[in-house]
Amino acid sequence: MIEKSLVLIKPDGVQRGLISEIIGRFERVGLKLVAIKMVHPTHDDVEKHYTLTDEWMLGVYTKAKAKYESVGEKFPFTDHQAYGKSIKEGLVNFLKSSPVVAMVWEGETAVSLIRKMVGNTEPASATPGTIRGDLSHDSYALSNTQNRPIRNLVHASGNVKEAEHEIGIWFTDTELYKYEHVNDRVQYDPDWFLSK
Ligand code: IDP
Ligand code: MG
Repeated sequence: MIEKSLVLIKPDGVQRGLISEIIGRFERVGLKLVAIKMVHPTHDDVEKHYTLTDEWMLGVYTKAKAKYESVGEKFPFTDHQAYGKSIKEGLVNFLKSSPVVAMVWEGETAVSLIRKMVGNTEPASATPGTIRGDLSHDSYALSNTQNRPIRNLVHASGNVKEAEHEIGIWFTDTELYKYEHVNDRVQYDPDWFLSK
């Protein structure tokens, strides 16, 4: 299924000069760029982007707890809502601190493909070959000690529903381009390599 996914190069990616490296990876895998802009997010933009649902709060809490426990440490938090709220507050302050690059990439199963390329939320656990694994090394332990969100360079939509919602936050319909890219033919046209 051809899907669209939202990617943000977060302030740490912009500040570290990794814009072209990150964009290059999505181009090289064969995805099609259908929208791009640099934007200095407002408080409201980030508020809308990270929706504070119970599911999201439980998700960040469970992932962090599992990492602590996997290295034999006790997770020092018990309330997933308080934990999620404090992460969200940190994210709002982080994302509005500096311009970000917002993009929409399109292609076959683009959402899961991009998540695979982005890697684990915690750069220290992200495998080599992924954006977070190759280009960053922050950890739950360090970021929690410093009471700030993990610096992991990019945001990528977690599923198709999330992607639709997020694209609507950062782009208007007229900013999303529909055009033919040569990769559309080479990658997806069943007749392309048939002899004429
Ligand atoms: P994702 O970016 O891999 O989808 P989410 O669970 O959606 O990860 O969390 C959103 C962002 O919040 C992460 O990318 C990271 O920057 C930050 N974050 C998530 N969990 C924690 C945590 O336990 N401590 C510090 N920051 C966190
Ligand atoms: Mg997420």
